[in-house]
Amino acid sequence: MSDKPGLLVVGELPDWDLEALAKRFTLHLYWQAADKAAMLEAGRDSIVAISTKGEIGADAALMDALPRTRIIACYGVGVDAIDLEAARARGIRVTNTPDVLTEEVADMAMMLMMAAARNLRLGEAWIRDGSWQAKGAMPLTTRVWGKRLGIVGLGRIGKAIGKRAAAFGMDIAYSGRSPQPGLPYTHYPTPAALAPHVDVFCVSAAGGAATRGLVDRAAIEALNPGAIFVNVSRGTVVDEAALLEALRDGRIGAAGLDVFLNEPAIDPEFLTFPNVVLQPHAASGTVETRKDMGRLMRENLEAQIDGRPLLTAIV
Ligand code: 8YV
Repeated sequence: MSDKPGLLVVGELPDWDLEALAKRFTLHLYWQAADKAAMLEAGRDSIVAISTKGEIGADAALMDALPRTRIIACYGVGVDAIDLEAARARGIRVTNTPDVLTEEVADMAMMLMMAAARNLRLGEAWIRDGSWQAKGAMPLTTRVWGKRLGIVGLGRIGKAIGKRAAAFGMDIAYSGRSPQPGLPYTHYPTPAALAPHVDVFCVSAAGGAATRGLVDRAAIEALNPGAIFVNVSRGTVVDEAALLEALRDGRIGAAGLDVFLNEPAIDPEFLTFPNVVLQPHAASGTVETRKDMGRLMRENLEAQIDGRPLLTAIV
């Protein structure tokens, strides 16, 4: 039996992380296990660390199945899929990967905004299906620069989106519980109050119980006709039924979505709208950022095992 501590790897990780982790831990690849209960049973007395992903977490039952767990290291900034109270109650530390993915997710928000407004999908298809030669110029699209942008959730990622949007000459407003000092952006207390004042509505709030349904039906119904809707946070933050209804009724101009309820088995109706650009929860998904995220996650795991202070602890 190995003397390396055991690590339950809940969700898929790149090989470079698995190879580095295998030097310090005996890995149990949970997502690959055909018999997950048997893996937990076998690891009961040896697994002391769990790695999760932003969207695939750990609940109290998993923690109880592995009672020697000391740390849950999340490969992502969002820890909404981890039961933090359960971890706290069991003396389990929780870490995440803030900052290293901020700029990447902000880039994705801008890409979705542009792709939705300028109808990247149609332009691409226009060439590929011969429409350009057969019919001439593609239909006109919508401008982004100089438009009014509303950001729901002006945290690290929201601010990075604001920085980019300012360079696009956009007029920026945001919603949040209270105004943030020192920012030249207009504050509204709720997404519903923000919605009528913007042309592009971008959701970048953290997920979790506190923001479940934050972008509610009232907010979606308050959007201007033709508004561009972007979500790079979590599907849970938005009333998805209301969003689908607005798309169905043509009340929204276009949408760019990286996150959904029930990923990856998203509501198939999203696939039916020609004015919706879809991404498979890929905002942090570049080699560079995933390497930075993996390194930070591993450094937290190793710090815990070595008894050193954690780098980015949530609990
Ligand atoms: C995922 C994310 O973690 O950071 C987050 O909260 O949702 C993403 O970066 C990523 O898909 C890896 O699981």
